[in-house]
Amino acid sequence: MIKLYGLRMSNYYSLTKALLIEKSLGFEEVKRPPSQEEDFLQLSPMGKMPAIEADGVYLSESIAIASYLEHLQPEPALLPGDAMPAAKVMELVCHLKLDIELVARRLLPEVLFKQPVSDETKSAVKADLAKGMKAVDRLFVGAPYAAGDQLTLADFYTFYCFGLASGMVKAIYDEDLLESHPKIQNVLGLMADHPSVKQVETEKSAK
Ligand SMILES: N[C@@H](CCC(=O)N[C@@H](CS)C(=O)NCC(=O)O)C(=O)O
Repeated sequence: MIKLYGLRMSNYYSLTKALLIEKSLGFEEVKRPPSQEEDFLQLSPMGKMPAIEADGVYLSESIAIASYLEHLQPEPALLPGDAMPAAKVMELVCHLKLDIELVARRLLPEVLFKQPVSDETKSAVKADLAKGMKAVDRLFVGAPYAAGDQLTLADFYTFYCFGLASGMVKAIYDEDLLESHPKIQNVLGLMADHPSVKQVETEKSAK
């Protein structure tokens, strides 16, 4: 059985858990906080969560794990069958992760740990997020799902990347990151009601 290491509070842990549920794969949650200790680095070389263990092999990075799960259990498919549509989904996933979530994450120390972030960083994050939102807007289909009429990996990343990013933007700038992005808001609504995500979020609040 697959083991899922990390903590339920993590957006990428939650995303990975939702994928495991989506694909009806049996798994066991192992509560492990991220760490730079050698035993954790064996699971995840950057000391980040989540990581999984499958057939005695450790694997980190949510995209790598998603790719493994897609090969392991192709149904329900979370990537289109044809090469270019599948690559376009991954392109959107990359921008959501790198140009939205990772950018907004720079505000996290102040929001979660009360470690002030400099005004310079706040301005840089704002500018980078504006650029990232334009990139995502160019690729986001929202008819009704992120990449078109099929539920894909991009919908899971939309939910879990904007979950974090919107919270950071609200807390630091008191602004709504998605104010003029109805298609993205719609996907967030769809995903909040999607059974695998709903289960993850319910179990998270139950602790
Ligand atoms: N690129 C990684 C990001 C994982 C990540 O940022 N994990 C955070 C929690 S959501 C973490 O472990 N942070 C602790 C740290 O950076 O030390 C992925 O997609 O899995």
